[in-house]
Amino acid sequence: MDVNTLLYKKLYLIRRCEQRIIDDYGDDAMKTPMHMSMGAEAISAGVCLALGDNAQVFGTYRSHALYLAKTGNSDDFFAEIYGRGSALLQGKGGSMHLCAPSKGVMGTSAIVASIIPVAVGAEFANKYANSNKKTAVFFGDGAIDEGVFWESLNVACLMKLPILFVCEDNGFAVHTPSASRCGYDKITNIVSQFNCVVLSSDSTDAEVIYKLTLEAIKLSNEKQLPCFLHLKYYRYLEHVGVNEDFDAGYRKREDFESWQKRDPILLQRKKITAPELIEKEIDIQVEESIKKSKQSPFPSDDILLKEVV
Ligand SMILES: Cc1ncc(C[n+]2csc(CCOP(=O)(O)OP(=O)(O)O)c2C)c(N)n1
Repeated sequence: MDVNTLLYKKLYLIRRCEQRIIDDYGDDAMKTPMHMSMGAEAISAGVCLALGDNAQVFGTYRSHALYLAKTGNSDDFFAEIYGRGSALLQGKGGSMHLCAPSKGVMGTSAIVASIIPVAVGAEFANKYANSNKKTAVFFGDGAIDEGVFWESLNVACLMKLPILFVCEDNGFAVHTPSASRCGYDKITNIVSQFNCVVLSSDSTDAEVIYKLTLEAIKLSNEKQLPCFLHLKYYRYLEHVGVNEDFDAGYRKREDFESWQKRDPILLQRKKITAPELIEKEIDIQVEESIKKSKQSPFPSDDILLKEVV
């Protein structure tokens, strides 16, 4: 299958799953806070396709797109969202702790930046064991405000670990814009002072991000250095929840409308000859996943109380 079709399948799956969450969240059957990926899909789709199946990824509480782009598994996704349980999480993870190590989604965390040193450790283990696995860690621009990001970057540069640091920059930490949080103008200028590769883009075109990631992988492998991949996007919905929030006063609807003109799904759709066929297939897959999840039993009390601290 060609790259553009593979990308469209990932993009459409993510968008469809989240659209169905929006449709049904009001029923209160999904007992989990939702940090939606809508608007960011091109990043996970492009980076994950370039990384390939063998790679390991780590993410945040906003990882619907990452999980679906890497696994393609809407059954386990909805099972976890509905609290019924995927194989590993058994209903205790919910939207914020999705993971599937067998498919390379090693972990996602609700504590801002906390997954970054874990990913650096995994990359160290891979390098030490001469494994050819690539590691990427995804985080928001808010994670850069945490000391542990800088410590992790420093260690990765010192130890020459070819990890990808993927910064998904939507310009806000909850409602606080970068300009009110950062004592510098451009994060890429600061990170460039470290011994690592720095690449950036504000494209919403998944193919552009795919190609940029291939370059990131090539350069970081050749130089045996980390790569900081800085990717801008616009978060369509509120920080947490399934609604718009343009009446909250911290950002303008006009900004959304200008990003929406280059919506990642619309851009990619134009490159596909028969998108309706893909869409139909994925719509059926997603409805099946939702149905199966709702029909599954909740985990027993025994399971629920195990491994919870
Ligand atoms: C260590 C820590 N501090 C504060 C919070 C509260 N908090 C939750 S989300 C968030 C903003 C993070 O913004 P960003 O990393 O840019 O991610 P985004 O939500 O934009 O994807 C904050 C401060 C937290 N979860 N963890």
